[in-house]
Amino acid sequence: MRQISELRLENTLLEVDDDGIATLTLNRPAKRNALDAATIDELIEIFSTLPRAGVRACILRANGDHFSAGLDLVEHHRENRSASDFMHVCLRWHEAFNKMEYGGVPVIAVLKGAVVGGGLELASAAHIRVAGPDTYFGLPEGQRGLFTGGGATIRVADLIGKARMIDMMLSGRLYRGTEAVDVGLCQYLVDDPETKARDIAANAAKNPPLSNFAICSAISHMQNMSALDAAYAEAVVAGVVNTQDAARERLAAFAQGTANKIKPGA
Ligand code: 1HE
Repeated sequence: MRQISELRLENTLLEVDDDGIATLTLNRPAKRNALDAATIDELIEIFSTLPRAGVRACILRANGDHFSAGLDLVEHHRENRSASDFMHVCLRWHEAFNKMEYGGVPVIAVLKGAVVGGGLELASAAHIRVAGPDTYFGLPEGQRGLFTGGGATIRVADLIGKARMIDMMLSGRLYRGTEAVDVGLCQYLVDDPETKARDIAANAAKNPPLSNFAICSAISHMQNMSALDAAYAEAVVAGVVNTQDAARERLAAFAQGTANKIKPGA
């Protein structure tokens, strides 16, 4: 099994702190964190490794003013790809983002500036999206003569509904601010998204890893199933998760009156 220290990363940075919280940084700010083939390869390696490396949560952030400008348009132009070439590019994107969404490690995205095209496809594979005041979301594929290829037809349509997605692609509409929260593009809009994401990751990391694995993989899988199959799968997953040792300890604490209560803060 590959260790985190063995990963060879050029377009991303990866650090893991003593609490098992990984910080993954997109690091091509001069290119507005455009996603070239090499970056996608790195994401595949990273999200293949994190779930088995004891990582309890991952913050996905970016250097520079923009989260990501999406597909590397210059590389795509330069490579002069055939349909078959680009189909395989898209399959790599899907591999990276599926590993993220289904890997079982909570991924919290810190969003700023442009979250557009493939950048939004990447963000939509995270489990929680935290935006700042300058964040804006767009799907400019239509304007570029392109189509989404990194899972937007599934994940963005799931977040905001197909009518809004079609509108974004046809009209070039950008969402930001509270409207972006209201339509479901992000769950949080705060002045300091880095700190907020870190707080969310720290809280999530306190949950037993098996619970987080279920939350961050089973729910996504179950969305792809019939209701009947999803109910069956839910029962099987709950059978495993809800009888784990970590659950027994927490239930004992609750029965003894020493566990925290679920109440809004002051
Ligand atoms: C890029 C890219 C890119 C910037 N690919 N190189 N995505 C888009 O249509 C968005 C394209 N980008 C922009 O609209 C703007 O760059 C931004 C609004 C994000 C930022 O503007 P700005 O003024 O800060 O930067 P810039 O001057 O436009 O770009 C700075 C450099 O980044 C410049 O390179 P340089 O070598 O000339 O300095 C740009 O070429 C480079 N750059 N964005 C490559 N996207 C799986 S299918 C998914 C399909 C899509 O994602 S379509 C959406 C594509």
